[in-house]
Order: sequence, then structure tokens, then C-alpha cells
Amino acid sequence: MSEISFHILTLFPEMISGGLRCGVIGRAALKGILSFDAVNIRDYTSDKHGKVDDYPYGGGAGMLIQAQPVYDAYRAVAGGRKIRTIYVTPQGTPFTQQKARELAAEKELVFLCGHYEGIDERVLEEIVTDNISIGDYVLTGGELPAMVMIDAIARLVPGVLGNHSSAEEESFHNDLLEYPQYSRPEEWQGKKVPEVLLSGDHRKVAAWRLQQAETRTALRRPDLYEKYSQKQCLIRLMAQDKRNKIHMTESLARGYAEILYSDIREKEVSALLYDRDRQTVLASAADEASGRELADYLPEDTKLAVVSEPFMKELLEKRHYRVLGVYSQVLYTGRESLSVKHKDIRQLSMEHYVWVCRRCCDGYGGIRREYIRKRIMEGDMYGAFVQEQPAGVIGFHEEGSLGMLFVEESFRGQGLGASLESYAVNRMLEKGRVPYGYVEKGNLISEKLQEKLGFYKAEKTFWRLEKMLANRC
Ligand code: 9D3
Repeated sequence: MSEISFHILTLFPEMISGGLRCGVIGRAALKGILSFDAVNIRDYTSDKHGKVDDYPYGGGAGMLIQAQPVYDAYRAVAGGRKIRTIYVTPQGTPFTQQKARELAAEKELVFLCGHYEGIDERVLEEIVTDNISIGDYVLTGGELPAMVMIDAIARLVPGVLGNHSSAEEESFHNDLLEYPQYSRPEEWQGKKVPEVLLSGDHRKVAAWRLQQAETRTALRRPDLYEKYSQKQCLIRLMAQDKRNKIHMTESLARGYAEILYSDIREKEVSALLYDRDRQTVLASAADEASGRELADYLPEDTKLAVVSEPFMKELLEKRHYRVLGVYSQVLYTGRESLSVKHKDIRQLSMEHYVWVCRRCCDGYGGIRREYIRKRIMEGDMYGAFVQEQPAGVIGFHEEGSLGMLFVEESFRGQGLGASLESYAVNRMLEKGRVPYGYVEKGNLISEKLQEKLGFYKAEKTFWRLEKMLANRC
């Protein structure tokens, strides 16, 4: 079974099958990672002359594709099932990378391509889940737009790009256009390669590339540049209060989070950040009034919230959030890796699931089993083993912070906690991240350990909250 199937309903199936046979996408189809079928709407007409269109009621120029052949073509691929169905139309919402990501998570997609003046509205109401355009210009049909969207979606499917290139690089360059690049020869038609690229000075090269990317973005995409500047400005301001805001600056700098709301008054920053992939909001408000204003921008589809003021916690509780835990935030500003005394620390696998749940879910905090399962599956949980038995655990939360530290009672006082945490810090440093995490408020042993390892503790208290599902009556 392929990872994702694309069904394209069209009057020109050869255009689709011809176009998607080539290149990276064609290869992925041959390997069986993807599958396509271009369905000719005309094959499903009940008209004996093969006609699929007719005049529009109420008059007007041109013809309209009738409901019946479209519906029957749809039923031929969907059977009785409901499949996400995209009507490719100039009247749709513009296609974006975010939409591509969302659609790449589906197992099956139907694309309905329009022509002529359109399609009878009644069949659209019956089968279409999304109306999508590719931009504000006029084409002759929906086939090319469907192929554009399929290309963008397919390359996000694991395995399609091969194992070396990741589809979405983790870098702040995501907000900027790419810098110019040069290859041999050093001089071509009297044009020289910029000096700095030949210098071998990596820092200088990086600085030059960033400056080029910024200039290019400012000139060609002022809209993107505006967003980028706003983000940089917020990062810089929040960096002045690193201990309390490292979770926000890191999420922004990593490109995980976008700004939903920000308000800057005399260096007092209030901000609401949203990490769409992890459905996590990070909020910090300078005062209660800003907090209330900020809360109006909370997105609907959120699972987790991290806040650092008591009034924010209360505001969220009124909006159907439940406190998962109360924490101190700790930050490691060093660059040197820490020594790890305990030698047997390794990634946990699902065979340790029950053990981890007993330590992290049942006792305190109320972390969900489902969350632990996901953390293990994503390779983010590490265990310290003593004679092949798990004796302690630490993990990375979804948004990149450290947490879930636990050591079996009978193994305490031997430095296992310190080893686990040092190990986790080293993993983060290797990835070029700033290590920070959450420890249970009032867990004096743990707080002592943080201090010993050289972590700084935030003055603020942090609450992790989860959005409760709305009651369905
Ligand atoms: C403006 C809509 N129609 C007015 C009567 C005419 C029309 C123009 C072009 C109807 C269909 C088309 C064909 N274009 C697409 O099907 C299409 C499209 C596009 O033209 N531009 C950007 N995105 C898309 S997605 C589908």
C-alpha cells in the first residue's frame, strides 16, 4: 500500500498522467510510495453522445459541467467512503505550504479540476471539502494547479525526496529568500565570485549570506521581510529576559512558532506564540489587561499551552484548559558539554512504555500515556540502566524543552539524575540548541540538581495546561 493516493477527476487525464510520470514524483510512484489515478469525468456521463456540459440556468456565456458525471466519477473512486476532496478553482483559498503540510497527512485525496465556466454547484456541495486556488492569475483549467498542489504535497511524504534531504529544513532562513550561490569558474564573462566566499572564513561567509538574504527579501518580498523583522525584534527584546523567556525565543528562532500577538511597551513584552506543528501556544503577558487582550488571539486547534503568569493560568482555565503541572523553568547558558558519569544511558523503546508510564503518568503531573507513547516513538525519551534494568528517565518535550526527569526511589542519591540531565543537555548542545527545561515546582532535590549542573532558574512560575475537548452533548 502506498503512503498516499491521489485521485484526479478531470476532462484531460493524459495531461495529469503525462505530467506526474516524470522526475522525483514519477520515481516515487514507481517505487510505490505514492499512487495516482487520473479519472476521466467523460467516462461517467450517462449521455449517449458523451456530453458532460450544458447551458447555465439564468443565462450567461459558456457551458457548465453537469452534476451527474462528476458525482458518478467521484463515487467510482470513493465508493461509499468520505475522502478529502479539493475543488481546484480560481474561487478558492490560495494554496500555501501550510496547506500542503496539512494535506500531506491524509492517506487519500481527490482533486476535482474545473474547466469551461464551472461545475453545477449542487455536486460541489455534495462532495467538496476544500476550495483551493494557486494564485491570482487566470489559467485555462484546473489540471496544472492540481499538479502544482500534488507536487508540493508529494515531496513532503517521507521517502519521496530520498533520505538525505529533509523536506523542511530547520532554520531561521525559512523566513527569508535564499542567498545567491556561485560555482566554478572563479571568473565567468568578466564576473567574479564574491571575494568573501573564497576566504574560507565560515563566520564571514555566514554573515554575508544572511545579509544577502535579508536584502533580497526586503527588495523582492516586502511582505515576508516585514514578518521577519517583527520576529527578529521580538527575539531581541525577549532575549533580554532570557531566564523567563527562553522557551519563546528558542521556538521563534527555530522557526517552530509564529507570532499571533505581540505588544511592546517600554521593554515590557506581551506575546502569544503559536507552534502549529505541535499545536502548542506559548504566552507571556506584562499585565492582566494585556493578558486578556492576548487571550482573544488563542487559536482554536490547540492542545498545549505554556504560560508564566498566574492570571494567564486563570484566564486559560476559564477557557477550558486544565493544568497539567506547575514548574520552574531552568536554562543552561554554557556551551561546554557536561560530563556524564553513568555510562549506560540510551534511547528508550516501546518495551519500556509501561515502566515509563508508571513513573511519569501515574504518580504526578498527569502526563498522558498517549503523550509518552509519542515521545518514545519519536526517539525523545532516554533511560539510565542499571544491570539492564531501567532506573531513571528523562525526555524532550514536543516543543524541544527538557523534562520528565525521574529516578527510581531505590537508585536515588547515586547521581543518576545528574547523569541523565547532563546527557540530555549534551544532546541539545550537539543540535546547536539552548538547553532549557521544566522541573516540578517545589521538588527541592531536582532544583538542587539544576543548580549543581549550572542551570539558571527563572523567577517566574510556569504552568503547562492542556485544552480539554469540548463536551459533546
Ligand atoms: C474567474 C472564473 N471564471 C469566470 C467565469 C472563469 C474561469 C477562468 C479560468 C474559470 C476557470 C478557469 C480555469 N482556472 C482554473 O481552473 C484554476 C485556477 C486559475 O485559473 N488560477 C489560479 N488557480 C486556479 S485553480 C483552478
